[in-house]
Amino acid sequence: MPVDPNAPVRISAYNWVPPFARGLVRDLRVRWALEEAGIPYAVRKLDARAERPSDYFAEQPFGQVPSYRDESISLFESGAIVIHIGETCDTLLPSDAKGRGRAISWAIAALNSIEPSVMNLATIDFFNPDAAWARESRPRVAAMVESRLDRLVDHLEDREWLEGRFTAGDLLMVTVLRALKHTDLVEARPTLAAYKKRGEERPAFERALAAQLADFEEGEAAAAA
Ligand SMILES: N[C@@H](CCC(=O)N[C@@H](CS)C(=O)NCC(=O)O)C(=O)O
Repeated sequence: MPVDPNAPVRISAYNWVPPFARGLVRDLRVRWALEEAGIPYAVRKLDARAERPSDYFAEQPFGQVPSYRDESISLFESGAIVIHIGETCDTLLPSDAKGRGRAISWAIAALNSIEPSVMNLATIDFFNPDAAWARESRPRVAAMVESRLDRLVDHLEDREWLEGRFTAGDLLMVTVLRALKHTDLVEARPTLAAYKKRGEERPAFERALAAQLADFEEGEAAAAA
């Protein structure tokens, strides 16, 4: 679904981030969910290197991306936004109560049980690799990530998706796993590597990623002009 500046749905994103973060910024989750749902969207582009415009805090209380608004609601937190989009998209949230509950369980597991340790590791590796505290704590932090990944492998066994069919839980889980791409922790687990690849091969994911990267290229070209 093309980005459409006149669409009633509007998300926020950055117009530039350093190369290591491209394809990982969390508006990707929202773009992907919108693509799965076939909903066109506009983008409010923010400068990551500048103070947020003061009106932005009404959209996202912490000044982060993404935010989301449509004709009826204004939301923040990527997980809440993906679940909101799923309310009208059976691909993301099954309409039966049990399937829906299980999908939401996995969505929260991705963000609450797995992402924190992944982010702890990423914070060390990207921002503090040489700090004494980071060198001392990295083995423990990495072991925590590995333990979570191993449980995920156990659950997946030979399932294609966490609940047998793709849901919002997979969308969020795959984006969390992608944040480990600077390590071999996912690739060392063939079940997880194949699972992540299945997510990344979905046409909706490919369109979402291309749109995020295109915005960074446009931002870079504008800065160079
Ligand atoms: N829990 C939030 C996290 C949002 C977040 O950390 N966004 C990052 C980009 S991926 C950001 O804007 N960081 C800048 C900052 O925290 O000031 C969500 O999932 O939406």
